Amino acid sequence: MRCRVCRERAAVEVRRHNAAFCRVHFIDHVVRQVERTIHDFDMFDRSDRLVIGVSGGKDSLALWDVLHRLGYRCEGIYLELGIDGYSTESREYIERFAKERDLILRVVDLHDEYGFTIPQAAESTRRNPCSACGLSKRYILNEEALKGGYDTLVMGHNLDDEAATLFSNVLNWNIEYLARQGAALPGSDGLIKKVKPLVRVAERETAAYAVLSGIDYEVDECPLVGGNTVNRMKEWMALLEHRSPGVTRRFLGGFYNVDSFHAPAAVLRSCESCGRPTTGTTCAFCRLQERATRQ
Ligand code: Q46
Ligand code: ZN
Ligand code: ZN
Repeated sequence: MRCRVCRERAAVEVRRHNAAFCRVHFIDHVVRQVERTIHDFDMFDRSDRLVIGVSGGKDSLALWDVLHRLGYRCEGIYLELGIDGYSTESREYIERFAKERDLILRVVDLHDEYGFTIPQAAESTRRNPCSACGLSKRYILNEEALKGGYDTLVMGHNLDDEAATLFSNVLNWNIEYLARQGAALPGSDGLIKKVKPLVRVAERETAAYAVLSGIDYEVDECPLVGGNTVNRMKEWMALLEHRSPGVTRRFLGGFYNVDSFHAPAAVLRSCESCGRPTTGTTCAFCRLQERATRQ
């Protein structure tokens, strides 16, 4: 296989583009895909103060690297979840990454700042750890990004993550979730603008980008991943993609072209405890926190 651009030996094949690239041109290909996505969804520009949620995995570190190459001002937030062994190791990868590139990283310790860890929250609420974790990450990243005065929160969800979430929302007809799924979600009172510039880059491509760019990342999976429902959907999508290359991209891309889903507009009010927007009286995070920290 030869590189589509320079005809040298290819390092990576991208089947859905019917193309292959050498190391240099593959890195360039990913950078251009991200650049186009930022532009097409009007995500941000160089004057914006950005913050990216980093986990230590390939996606968020690859994206932070791409944004750095493109010259955006982007700081990082790492949320220490208190998952034995895994959290400490992930943090080390991120700290090294940030230090090597002279990037600013803020570390928020869930236990120190909010009084509980993910295993504690899962146990005391009898919730699936990933659901407690997802809820906490969404809430705290929004909270910390607002407090830090940033313009936009950047997330490292890739094409496969977003397609799997869409697949799950369609299979279950979660119209409300569909109405809130997008590559760029505008900010509103109490909610920061949130964007996902990796939605055109598949998971194996972010992994290849990280390896070819010399980024050291956490390869081991989180020990609590067993109950992750998005991962199950990803396996189904991967089977479809294997049989019909490009279907994942068409599925997600088609969804982004739909103007809007006619979900009944949720009535938002302020959480009685923290003041952030919620549909109930107390938001789901405050309820989780209350149960997880109850003596
Ligand atoms: S960190 Fe959290 Fe993941 Fe671990 S508990 Fe589940 S969601 S698997 S990306
Ligand atoms: Zn090449
Ligand atoms: Zn609240």
